[in-house]
Amino acid sequence: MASKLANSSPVAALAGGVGGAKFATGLQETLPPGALTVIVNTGDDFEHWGLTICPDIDTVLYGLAGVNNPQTGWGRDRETWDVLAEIERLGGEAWFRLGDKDLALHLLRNQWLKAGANLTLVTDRLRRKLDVPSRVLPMCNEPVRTLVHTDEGDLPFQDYFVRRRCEPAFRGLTFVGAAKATLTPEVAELLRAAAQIIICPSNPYLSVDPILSVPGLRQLVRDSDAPVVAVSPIVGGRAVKGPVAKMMREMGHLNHLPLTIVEHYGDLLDGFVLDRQDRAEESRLTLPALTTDTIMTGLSSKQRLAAEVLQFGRSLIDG
Ligand code: FO1
Repeated sequence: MASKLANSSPVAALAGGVGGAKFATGLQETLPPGALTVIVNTGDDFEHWGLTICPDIDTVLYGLAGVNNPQTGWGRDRETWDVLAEIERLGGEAWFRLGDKDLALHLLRNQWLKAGANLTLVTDRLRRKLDVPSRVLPMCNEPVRTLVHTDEGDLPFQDYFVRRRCEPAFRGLTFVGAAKATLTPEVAELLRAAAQIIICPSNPYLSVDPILSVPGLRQLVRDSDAPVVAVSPIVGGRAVKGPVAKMMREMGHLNHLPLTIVEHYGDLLDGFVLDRQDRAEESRLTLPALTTDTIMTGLSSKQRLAAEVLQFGRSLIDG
């Protein structure tokens, strides 16, 4: 690991879902403006009401802008639901709850995409409009769609996650389109320049693996001189939010979930952060570990965790 981390050195975070957005918010509040760039999962994207919906990008954007719904973690704060109610009245699909303000962003995104801008450019325009100081990069510009293999057959991601509430037993995933996706210059440049790479406490299978499936991306993370640290999404053997622990059980991983996650990331990691409720698991790990309180409630706990993780990353550089 090359040089010491200066305060304004670029930090790359890989994120998806609400846990990723919360932690990214803590990083943004801790680092100097502009030092953080978040690479976001787009495997959850789908077409709905004739629009391309990018839930993880929006969850990160709204979180970083401080305008996310504090109850759900996704969607807008002080949202209204008139369009959804009217769509339902007219017999349209209402299982995926798109609010009015959220819909405005979707309409603009689709207009810009239709006019020929790529997703990286569109996302950058949106983050500027939302006054987000950190850059937010989609993992790639091409459509990649996560397909969930379950005991009830194959389900597109949002059908599994929202419509079926992750009830069908998980069997595996395919990231449809990933083989044809290309690394964007923005993502490649970031990963080459990053002084720290942090894998947020996101679902490793649903949120991080799609990012790593973009050809060349995993290699860039592996080849980086920067310390790569992952934060566990597991607390006390359970998921803080979402189906990760259920999925792991369904894959046959009943115990030692933090170790399973470390093994899943394999040679990518230089360090791992686990919750103090899983302290007993630390002795099983064969890489440097930080045990701390990883539960993020208010902004101060996000900031505290981000500062500790950054400091842990720095300690790996200093040796
Ligand atoms: N999650 C739900 O559980 N139910 C919803 O109706 C829902 C709507 C929604 C709308 C916009 C958006 O950006 C996210 C939304 N999410 C919803 C969250 C989303 O499905 C998941 O958080 C991610 O895809 C998983 O990381």
